[in-house]
Amino acid sequence: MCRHSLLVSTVFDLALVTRARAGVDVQRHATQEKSVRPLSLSGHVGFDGLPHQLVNKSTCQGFCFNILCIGETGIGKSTLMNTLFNTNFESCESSHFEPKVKLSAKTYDLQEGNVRLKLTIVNTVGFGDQMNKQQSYQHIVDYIDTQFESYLQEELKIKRSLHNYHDSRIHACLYFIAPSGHSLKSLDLVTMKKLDSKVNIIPVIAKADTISKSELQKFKLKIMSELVSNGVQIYQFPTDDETVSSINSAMNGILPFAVVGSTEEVKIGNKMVKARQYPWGVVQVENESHCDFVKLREMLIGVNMEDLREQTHTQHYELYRRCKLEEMGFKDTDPESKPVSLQETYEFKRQEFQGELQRREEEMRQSFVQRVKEKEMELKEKERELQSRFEQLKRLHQEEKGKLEEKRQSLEDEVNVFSNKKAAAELLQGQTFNSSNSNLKKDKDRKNSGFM
Ligand SMILES: Nc1nc2c(ncn2[C@@H]2O[C@H](COP(=O)(O)OP(=O)(O)OP(=O)(O)O)[C@@H](O)[C@H]2O)c(=O)[nH]1
Ligand SMILES: [Mg+2]
Repeated sequence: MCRHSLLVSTVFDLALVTRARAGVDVQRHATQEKSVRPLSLSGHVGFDGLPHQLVNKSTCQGFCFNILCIGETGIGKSTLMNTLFNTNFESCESSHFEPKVKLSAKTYDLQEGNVRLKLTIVNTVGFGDQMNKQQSYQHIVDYIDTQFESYLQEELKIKRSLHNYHDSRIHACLYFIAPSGHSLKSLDLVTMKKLDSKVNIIPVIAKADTISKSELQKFKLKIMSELVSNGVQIYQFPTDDETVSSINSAMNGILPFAVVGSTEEVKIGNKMVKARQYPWGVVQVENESHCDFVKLREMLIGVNMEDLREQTHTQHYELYRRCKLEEMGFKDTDPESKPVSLQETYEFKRQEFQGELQRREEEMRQSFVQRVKEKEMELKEKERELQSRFEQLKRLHQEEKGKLEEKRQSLEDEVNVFSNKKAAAELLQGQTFNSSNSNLKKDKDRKNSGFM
């Protein structure tokens, strides 16, 4: 379908939706429209201007485009972005010691003619630098999914504002391959495999000026055969639009693009051109016999930017949305392939949820009753134990008391015996004292009488 007819079909889709809102049976009318041949109008009515209206509206709104650059540290990501957009985006050198891959996104407002572009460049900081590379791709996958999730959440809102929503979904992923001339690294294959259903991957051979012409051709073939044998799906430039099909199919044949980046300008003849200067010569970035930079720029920005945006929405986001909604239990058809409306699914889910809730409530109630019973039995058992312990202590106490009583009695008896003995002794002592006193008196008297 050519781009023009695509725009027109979008406009007609919009018209159908508008009528659906007005309560018209869209299905019936759409079928009728199909069977009716277009009538040729005898005068100018004006709807042939719809595509222009659409173009004007889009131009006023501006466009947004988001690029993800995946490649190891220092492979030339920032330089290529600067060269592609002929500007100097702020960037700082990353260290090779990041503990994990970080994604850093920066958005720029660009303008060319009267077209405004909100460009977001997302960089993978620290990619390929960790000893354990197993999780390197996971942070990238998570980042892409998070952007899809934000869009889905906006779409699911009652009050949506998609027209001024900043769409952060990744439209193109430039995958930078190291110019080893050898083969892809396992990290490259694993990462691309994990991402190919989520994003449009465009592989590029970075720093292609460091590889010879013959080696480059062999390297390109090797990369493509490795991608095919590992089932990695890279983005294919569309060939269904006849205005661009020949260039796009030719470009599909020379992937991956071998690129050179530079913001340095060198004088060639009487022109200043972007180039990299070496002791042995100059590599001109925009010279097609030196590298594929121009082809990449043309394919990425000039010809297929809109297709990349569209593929992101209709293919990758759609897949994410479908999986997410299915995960939540929404389906288009029931097990007998009969269509199910969203409301029916919602009602079914609500009932399922309420059933589940009741079941859980009952389960909790039962377990509560059971626990109370168990606790009651436990407490009774404890009470019994305490009672028997109390009885035992009481018995012991009685026994002790009896023994003490016995002891007290015997002590009392002893005290009585002792008191009796003491009294007898005192009596005896008294008597002895009296008799000795009277003897002394007699002696004294006798003495006294002797003297006289
Ligand atoms: N030979 C050659 N060198 C390049 C090319 N592109 C960039 N460089 C050089 O490679 C070095 C790193 O380039 P950057 O663009 O900063 O690389 P980066 O991938 O953005 O690096 P980080 O953001 O730190 O990961 C710089 O010295 C660039 O001049 C290229 O195409 N060929
Ligand atoms: Mg950089």
